[in-house]
Amino acid sequence: MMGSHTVILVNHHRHAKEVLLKKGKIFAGRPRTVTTDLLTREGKDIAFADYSATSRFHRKVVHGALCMFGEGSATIEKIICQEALTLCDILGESRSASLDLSPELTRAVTNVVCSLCFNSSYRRGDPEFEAMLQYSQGIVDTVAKDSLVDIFPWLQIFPNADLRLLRQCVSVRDKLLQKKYDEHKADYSDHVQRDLLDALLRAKRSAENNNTAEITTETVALSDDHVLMTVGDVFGAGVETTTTVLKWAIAYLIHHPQVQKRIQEELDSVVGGDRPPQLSDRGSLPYLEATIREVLRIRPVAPLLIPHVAQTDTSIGEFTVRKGARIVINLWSLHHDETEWKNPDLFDPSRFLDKEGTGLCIPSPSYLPFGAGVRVCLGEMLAKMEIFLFLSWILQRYTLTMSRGQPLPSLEGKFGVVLQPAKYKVNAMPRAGWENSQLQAC
Ligand code: HEM
Ligand code: PLO
Repeated sequence: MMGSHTVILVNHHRHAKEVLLKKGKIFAGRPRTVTTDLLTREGKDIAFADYSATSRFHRKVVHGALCMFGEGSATIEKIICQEALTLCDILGESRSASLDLSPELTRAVTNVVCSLCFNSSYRRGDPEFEAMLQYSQGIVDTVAKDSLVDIFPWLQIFPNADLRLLRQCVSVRDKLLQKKYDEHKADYSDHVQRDLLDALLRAKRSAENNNTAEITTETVALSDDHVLMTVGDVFGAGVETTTTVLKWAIAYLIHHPQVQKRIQEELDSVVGGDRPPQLSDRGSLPYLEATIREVLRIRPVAPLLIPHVAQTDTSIGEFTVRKGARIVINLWSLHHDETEWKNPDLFDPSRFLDKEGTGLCIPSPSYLPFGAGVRVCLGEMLAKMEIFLFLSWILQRYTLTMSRGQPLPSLEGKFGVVLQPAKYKVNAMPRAGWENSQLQAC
C-alpha cells in the first residue's frame, strides 16, 4: 500500500508483457496524482491522462502528425541535420576547451521538436529558450516522482517547496504554450498544416463541425486545454527524453574510449569523410545502433515507465489484481536482470550484435525501453532518428574526452520522471581532417 493505493511492482519481463501487451487495455489506465494533475490540468494530455475516448483520439492525431514528419520523410531529416550542423560548429568553436554540452544538446533537440510542434526554433541565448530550460528542469525535478504529496494528497494543504516550484514552472510553461497557441489560431488555415499544433487545431475544428469524413473512428470534442496540454506533452517529452539519452551516451563513450573508436572506424568505412551521415546509413552502421540500444538498456530514460492502472478486476500471473490497483513496471529490474543479461552492469554494445558481429539482435525479451502495447511511447521513431543523427555527426568529426584534471562523468543518475545524468564537462577534439572544416547540412 502507498497511502490508500495498492501498488504492484512488476519485476519480470513475463509479467510486464502480460500487463502491457496481453492485457494492455485492461491495464491502460493512469493514476490521478496531485503533481500530474497540476501539470496537465487534470489529465487533459496523453501521457498522464486516464484511458478514454479523448486520450485515444489525442494519440491518434499526434501519431498521424508525427508520421507526416516520420521516417522516410525528408523534412525531419533535414531539420535534424541542420541542428546537428549547428551543434558541430559550436563544438568546433570550443577549440577543445572543456564544455558543458547539456545546454547545446538541449537546444539542438528542442529546435527539432519546436519545428515539429510550432514550426519555430531558438537561437543561442534566446531568452525564451533560457526560460524553457529553467521551467522544464523545475518540472522534471518535482513531477510524478512518487513524492509524499502524490501518495498522501491531503499533504498539499501544508506549505511544500516542491509544489510551489512546480506551480511556478507550470505557469511559465503555460504562458509559453498559450502564446504559441494564440499565434497559431490567428493565422490558421484549413488548407495548410505547418506543424503538430495545426494538426490538433484541425482535429478540434473538424470534431466541432462533426466532419467525421476526415476521422474514421471516434471523433471527440477537444477543448483548448486539451490541445494545449497535448502539445505540451509532446514538446516536454520530445525535449527531455532525447536530450537525456544523448547525455548518457556521451558519458558512456567517455568512460569507454574503445567503443567510441570502434564507432568512428565504422563511420569512416561506411560514410567516409566527404559527406555527413544520413538516415539511410543506419542499416549499415550496426555497432553505432548497438551502442544506442545498450545506452537505452543500461540507463532507461523512464526506469519505472509511467504507472498503469487496472481498469477492472484482473490478474497478473497467479496474482489477483483489484480494479484501481496501480502497476509500476520496474524497467530497471528488467534491464538489469542477471538471469537475462550477462554482467548487466557492464556497458557492452556488442551484446546487441549477432555471433558474426555484423548484424543486430535483441538478445533477451527483458528489454522494453519504450514500453509496449496501447501505451507504448509515441516518439520512438523520432527519438531514434535524432539519437542516430546527432551521435553520428558528432563522432564523425570529433573525439570526446574528459578535460584534464576533471573526474569522469558520474554514471549514477538522478531519479525522477526521467533518469538524468549529473552535469559533466567534455573536450571535443577534432579528428584528423576535420580541424578547420566548414560543414554542410545534408
Ligand atoms: C510514453 C520512453 C521519447 C512521447 C513513454 C513511455 C516510455 C517512453 C517508457 C511510457 C510507456 C508506458 O507508460 O507504458 C521514451 C524514450 C524516449 C522517448 C526512451 C527517447 C529515447 C519520446 C519522444 C516523444 C515521446 C521524442 C515525443 C515526440 C511520448 C508520449 C508518451 C510516451 C506522448 C505517452 C504515451 C501514452 O501514455 O499513451 N515514452 N520516450 N517520447 N512518450 Fe516517450
Ligand atoms: C518533462 C518536463 C516538461 O516540462 C513537461 C513534460 C511533459 C511530458 C513528460 C515529460 C515532462 C517527461 C518524460 C515523459 C513525458 C511524457 C512521456 C515521457 C514522462 C514531465 C516518458 C519518458 O514517459
